[in-house]
Amino acid sequence: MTRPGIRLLLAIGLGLPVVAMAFAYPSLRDGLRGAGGGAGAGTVEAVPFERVVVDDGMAGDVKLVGDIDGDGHKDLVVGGGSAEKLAWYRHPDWSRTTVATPTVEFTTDGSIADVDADGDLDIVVPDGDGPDNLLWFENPRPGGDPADGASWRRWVIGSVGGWGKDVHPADYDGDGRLDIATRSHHALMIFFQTAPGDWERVEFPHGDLGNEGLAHGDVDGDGLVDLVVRGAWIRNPGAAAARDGGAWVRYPIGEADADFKALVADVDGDGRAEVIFASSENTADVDRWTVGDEGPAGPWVKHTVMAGLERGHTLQAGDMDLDGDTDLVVAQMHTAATPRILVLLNADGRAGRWLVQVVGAEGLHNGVVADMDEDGDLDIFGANWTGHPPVRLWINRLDERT
Ligand SMILES: [Ca+2]
Ligand SMILES: [Ca+2]
Ligand SMILES: [Ca+2]
Ligand SMILES: [Ca+2]
Repeated sequence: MTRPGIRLLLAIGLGLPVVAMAFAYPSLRDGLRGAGGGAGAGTVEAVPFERVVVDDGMAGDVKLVGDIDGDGHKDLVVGGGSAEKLAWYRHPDWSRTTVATPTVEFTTDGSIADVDADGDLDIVVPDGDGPDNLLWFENPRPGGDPADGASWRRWVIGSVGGWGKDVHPADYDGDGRLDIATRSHHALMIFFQTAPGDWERVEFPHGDLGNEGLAHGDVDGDGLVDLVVRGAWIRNPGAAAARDGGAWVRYPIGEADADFKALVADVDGDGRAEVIFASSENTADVDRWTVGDEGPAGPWVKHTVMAGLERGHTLQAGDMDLDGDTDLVVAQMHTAATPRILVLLNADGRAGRWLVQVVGAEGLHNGVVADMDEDGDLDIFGANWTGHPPVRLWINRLDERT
């Protein structure tokens, strides 16, 4: 009875109607067949989703998931413009706490990570395009209460040198302190945490970065966290050498849009990482690139998952239908001609055949896949960009099918 309980809590906590998705998108389905590519051959309704409004007055570019209050349950974070601010929503009733007001605007990305290694999750987010615009907000735990918004402390990491577009925390030099990779329109950089609260900005001389997009992951399987930039990956040399941007070697993967979403994931289940590119702002194929015979430093092999996706500002991976393989979630911004939220189901388990499920047509920007209701299946969280509410969850109801 736990699951109906959670469902009821969600509905009551919001004071808002829970809308069941009826999958009534015949025209979109027809359109998808024309869009073709690897994923265009047919559409399915494999996963029942229930759409829930978390906050009908809120939107924002920054959408994050993590356990803010340390109760073992995942909470939500949304950050946007000066009217929206930066807020977190407590699981399971999504009561809101405002943490900070931007100087300009919290955009375009952010991340939840334990920046100061004190055991709680902090929030890293860029604010506008001015100086000192990469910030982190310190979770008041363990001594304080994160539901007391005024008790979150604001700290400056450094200047991105323009709008901060993507935020990827990891310990890139392996010294035990969290570092932050980010980028502007023009430059890629890592802020290395050289001592608690001290940051060294290292810029990377790595060619054509395009305008936005960045991913991190262990591309070559050596245990070090590499970066994926436009159409290429750059290899982390590890340890102290990681703090020398020139010591990172760039290896081409293949073409990618100047405005891209990228993901490092093992979608075909062969134990090796692949790199997936989509266009965040324009129209491009969703391409999955696999390592060729010569390894990740050699030529990569392209596999088109879906042709011609417009404004796919959400790119996530996870086993959405619980059949044991990794699926993809892509979604188009509300400014796309058909602002669909799509689950691309890995039909053969080896990423050789894809089926498309249209989850919704509301648009979604920087959506996140996570099991928000803790019933063992993956849900979708997000909103359109700043100024375009609401904040929503698409709750996976696969658990209720049996
Ligand atoms: Ca912390
Ligand atoms: Ca570090
Ligand atoms: Ca699957
Ligand atoms: Ca779930």
